[in-house]
Amino acid sequence: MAGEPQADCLFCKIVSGDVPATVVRTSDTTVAFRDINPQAPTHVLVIPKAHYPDAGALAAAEPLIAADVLREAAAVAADEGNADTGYRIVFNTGSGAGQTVFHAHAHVLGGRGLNWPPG
Ligand code: IU
Repeated sequence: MAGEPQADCLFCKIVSGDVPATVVRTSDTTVAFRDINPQAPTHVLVIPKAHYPDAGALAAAEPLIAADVLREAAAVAADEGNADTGYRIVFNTGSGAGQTVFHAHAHVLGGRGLNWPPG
């Protein structure tokens, strides 16, 4: 069923606590944890607890939870001291764009200069 945990999904296992992660924030609908391979001083992933394969699918099925992800991403940036200096929220979507984990997630990147366009 849409949104249900998937047995083979790493991020569902982080939500359930079966796989450890450095969690920095939680809400009723989301979990935020540090990326295991950080690309910036702040590199936190914000995920919905519900399983959807990417951000577009999440927004189509659960727009309020998609908004929760964005709100939590901004809160992470504020917690990390990036609100004034600037930060980036990235949703890689599809393998051609570098998505490797097919459970919707926002990357929150900050704490260094961020070039545009991204690579
Ligand atoms: P992507 O947008 O799907 O490429 O992002 C997946 C991220 O998940 C990537 O930055 C990985 O470093 C990160 N990650 C993690 O934090 N913990 C893990 O156990 C695994 C991947 I596997």
